[in-house]
Amino acid sequence: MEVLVVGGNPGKYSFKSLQYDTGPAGDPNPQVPLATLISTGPGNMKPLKPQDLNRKAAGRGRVFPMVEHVLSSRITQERTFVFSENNAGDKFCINQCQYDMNRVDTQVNVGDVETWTLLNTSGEVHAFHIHQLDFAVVEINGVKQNPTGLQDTVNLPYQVNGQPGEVKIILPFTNPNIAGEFVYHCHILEHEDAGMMANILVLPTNPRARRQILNRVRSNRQPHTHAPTPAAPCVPCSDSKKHHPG
Ligand SMILES: [Cu+2]
Repeated sequence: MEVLVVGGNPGKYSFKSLQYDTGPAGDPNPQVPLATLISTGPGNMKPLKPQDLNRKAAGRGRVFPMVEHVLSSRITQERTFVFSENNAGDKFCINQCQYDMNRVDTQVNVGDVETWTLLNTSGEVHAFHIHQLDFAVVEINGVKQNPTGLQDTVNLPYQVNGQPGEVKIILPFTNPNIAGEFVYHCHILEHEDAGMMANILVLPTNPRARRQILNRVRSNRQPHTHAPTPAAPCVPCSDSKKHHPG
């Protein structure tokens, strides 16, 4: 996380995290002090205006789209992901499977723009995070959002009365530099370490490069895109041959 702070009038300022309800099965997350800022002496810069912060670099939109480009893009695919854990709280899953480094869980193409529905069927919050790109959060628990920027992490609300927490995001896989494999996962360390992580393969548009990557993947990996069932168990799924793509 990065924050930009303009020092105020001389004085001592305290930065605090906000108390956060992580759910009945979640870890405590009280308000804590993060830092102290001491502002002294005469001011030496004019305050930044919001329009200065939002100014676009030339050509940036082609590779790093702004939120308005993402929201107006044609959606090429919709997918659903279920974030779950077992009753003992020691196995954490995405689409019923713990992480396996030898499995491609999701395959997309450079240029695709997808809508992902992220369901949380557990009694605690998970923090969805994806590497290599930022996304627009368009809906949380059925409430339409009005995103003013892109983000790389979003909290998935915990399940209440059997109703999963639900977040919809739009992901632009538009940057050709992201071709290859990387991960998406829960950003709570204990959860990702206990399996709440998955591999995504972004295929380049160049047919030769695409073939090379696919040949390598097919030789040792089993891509799967099975339809998730919220009630299904959270298991290792380590034998990919038993785990048929659906
Ligand atoms: Cu988590």
